[in-house]
Amino acid sequence: MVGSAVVRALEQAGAAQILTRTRDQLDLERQEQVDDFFASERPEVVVFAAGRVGGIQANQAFPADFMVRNLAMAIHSIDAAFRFGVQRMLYLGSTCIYPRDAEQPIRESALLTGPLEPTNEAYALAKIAGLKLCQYYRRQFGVAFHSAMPTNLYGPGDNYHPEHSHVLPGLLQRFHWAKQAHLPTVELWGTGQPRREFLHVDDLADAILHLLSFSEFPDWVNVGTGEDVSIRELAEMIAEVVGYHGAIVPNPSKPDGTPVKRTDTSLMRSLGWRAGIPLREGIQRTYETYISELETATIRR
Ligand code: GFB
Repeated sequence: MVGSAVVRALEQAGAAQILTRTRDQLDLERQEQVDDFFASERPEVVVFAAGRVGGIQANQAFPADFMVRNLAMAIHSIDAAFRFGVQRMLYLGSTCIYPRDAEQPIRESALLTGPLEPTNEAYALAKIAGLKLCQYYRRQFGVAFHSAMPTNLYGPGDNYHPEHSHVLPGLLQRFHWAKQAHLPTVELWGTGQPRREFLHVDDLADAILHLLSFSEFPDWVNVGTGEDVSIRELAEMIAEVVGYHGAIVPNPSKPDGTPVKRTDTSLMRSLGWRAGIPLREGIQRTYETYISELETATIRR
């Protein structure tokens, strides 16, 4: 999802030569394949948008998988980028790297100041390691390796796995099919009280190109909207976009996860960037893409 958005933004910006590789073409968990790629292609700039990702249920179910695969991809890619002379590398993580009880909105300085959210600790530790690797390569070797930590993302190309997706695509899909089947109720995992911030992936791509235009940049920066909604408010917004009019029933036996996760956007604003796609409009656009992905059987799960 993120990689495709970055490619769209680069094409619009008229970038010279964009090199991409699907997971089938290049397994970042295999060091020899990563070295071969960097040795043969010698990219000048690398945006690392790869990851073994998923929603709260996937993170709880597969902690070893999330940690080992994200660590392997980060170590192989960052070290090969250094050894093969990449001039600029931007590594992408997530704002779940911050402590569960970080002061809100979350500033970059909150990193490693407290315990992590247990439901996605494995993924968070792997992404913290990637961020720190870029910081240490920059400090030790002077290379321009840095990171961006986006908030919860959504948009075209999202993953719609019924159990393992993130909340926004999970609910979009569930309300769509509930409407088709005229179901009287739709289940919401958890209490619906946690608050989340959602950034459209095209806004993130815009922020990434903006960051790459600077010769001076922070080791890591949060990328978000600075505005959050409760999961219940999100569900009501999605139901309205989809046109579902049944009842939304919370299921408190499912995990809520982090109570609040809103980014402090002042550092990116100081670099002259702010998000531009309002959530309601972004959900509408994403639903339209979901319908077309259904029709063309290109839904990712
Ligand atoms: O996107 P999500 O799964 O992960 O959001 P996090 C979970 C919140 O939405 C919890 C509620 O409060 C869930 O109880 N929720 C309600 C649902 N209905 C659903 C549903 O149908 N599906 C899902 N998935 N949640 C993620 C991390 O945390 O944040 C990732 O797990 C990543 O690793 C991402 O960091 C940015 O927002 O809790």
